[in-house]
Amino acid sequence: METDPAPGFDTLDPRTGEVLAHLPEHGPEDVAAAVARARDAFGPWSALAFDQRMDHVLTVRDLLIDRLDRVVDVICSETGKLEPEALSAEVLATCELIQHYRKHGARALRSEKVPVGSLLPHKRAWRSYEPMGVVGVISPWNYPLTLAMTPVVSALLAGNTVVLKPSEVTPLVGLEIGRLFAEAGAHPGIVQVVTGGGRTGDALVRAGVQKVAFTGSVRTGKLVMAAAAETLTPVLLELGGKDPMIVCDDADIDRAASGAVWGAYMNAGQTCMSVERVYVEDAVYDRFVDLVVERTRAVRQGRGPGHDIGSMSFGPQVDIVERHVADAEAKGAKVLTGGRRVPGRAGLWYEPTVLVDVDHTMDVMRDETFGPVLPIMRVRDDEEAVRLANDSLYGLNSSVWSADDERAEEIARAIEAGNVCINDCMVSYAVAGLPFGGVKQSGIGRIHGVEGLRAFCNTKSVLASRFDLGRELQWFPLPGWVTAALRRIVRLRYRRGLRAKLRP
Ligand code: TXE
Repeated sequence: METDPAPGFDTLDPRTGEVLAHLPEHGPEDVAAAVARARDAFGPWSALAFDQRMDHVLTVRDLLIDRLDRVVDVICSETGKLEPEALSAEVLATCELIQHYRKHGARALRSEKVPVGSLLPHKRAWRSYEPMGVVGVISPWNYPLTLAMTPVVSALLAGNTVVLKPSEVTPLVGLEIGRLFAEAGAHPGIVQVVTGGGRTGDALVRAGVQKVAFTGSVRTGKLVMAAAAETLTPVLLELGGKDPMIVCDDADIDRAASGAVWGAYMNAGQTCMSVERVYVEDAVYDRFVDLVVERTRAVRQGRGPGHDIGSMSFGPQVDIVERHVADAEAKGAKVLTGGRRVPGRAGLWYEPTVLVDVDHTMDVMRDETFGPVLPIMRVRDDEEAVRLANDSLYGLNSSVWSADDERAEEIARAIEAGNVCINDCMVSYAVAGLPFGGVKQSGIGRIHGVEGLRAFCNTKSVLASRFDLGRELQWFPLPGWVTAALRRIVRLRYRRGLRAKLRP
């Protein structure tokens, strides 16, 4: 008798279309079992001191480094990115975050004294950062190592245990993460990995976890938040971006053009903080466009050493890129170079593309394209550039290019985004002490820095007595003089100026 094959899905090599593996689609029961195991592990793990947790994370990092070749190979074969991209934005970024928390993490989680003010001078107060419990991490495919490891490691160091659901596009990287933690030994069960698509992710959100850390699209982020709202489960959402780059008329155009080309095409443009649209002031527009086109044509796309970018990672994403470019052309945009899939090549290869004569009626200027496309728009001045930059539902990353620091900083203040780089782009992510996250529909909450650890904590406020008064003044029975005393306190404490304080 034939039995139905277990429900599952294939993961592919986007460079060739070859099937890499068939994996199980975990359902609600599997997810619940993983959460239960993580809950069992929570007690002993949360009881450890920060340094003990860090020791374990360092063992995992050691293993990752020992297995670098294998890990990089899995990343490249599931995403189509090149080794330097996997080593820098995935491995280095992960190792550096751990390094940052090794140095600064304990301080971020230490209890802090809070001034009690003059109403309760006999008390002392502090806040402490307590682990929450089990954290559900749902990660995307564009940086499958670092965008999973960042919330996983942060949640662990804060004392939580984790169930990770990697993207169904890159599950092998997720399983590799699970293997690293399992083989690091000593603390079994602190990281569980479940595989599957949206159904598995949804089951994790509804599995009674204490926090969900989600990285992905705005559309799915809203579904996650709606599902989490049913149990008031807190969410950290790292969503998409439509990151603007503003090039002022006094900018170093040579540098800005190279920055734009790297910022738009690195990782085949599949970075939530990549340069997604450029506003260039009139006086320098022509030169900027010429340089960008020249350097775009020089970008080497292919497999292996001697190339700058690899393939795209996900078939439906290439469809989005094609749709955006077609929509822009239909509305009057011009393709100066690229604008099509690489002819005659199997797999997900799209040419680096420069678009001009674009405007905000076009999808390519409004929705996340998430591919190697660089639309450039001419603007009059700083004011118009900022207005257009802010004409967006997104607010993740951005950049300003100007030789005048004051001017650049003023624009940086005016841009509605969680992150701004001045005379550079994207690299702020490499500073693990800088909180990273979005405003508007780019997300809620922050990873990295102090915020990134405290995101996985409940803040507990504690009040204790410095000395015992025996009876507190506000306790029953209220003394007869209390009303007059309270009036006096209000006047004396909050009126401004000595004369006013003494006025009845
Ligand atoms: O993301 P999804 P996709 C953007 C980019 C891209 C778009 C779609 O614009 O075109 O997102 O990419 C899981 N409940 N970014 O389809 O659907 C899913 O299995 C719970 C931005 O890959 O958001 C995966 O693990 N989870 C980005 C994760 O959510 C659900 C990175 C992300 O998938 C779910 C990648 C549900 N109902 C794409 N449905 C960034 N911010 O960096 C799906 N998932």
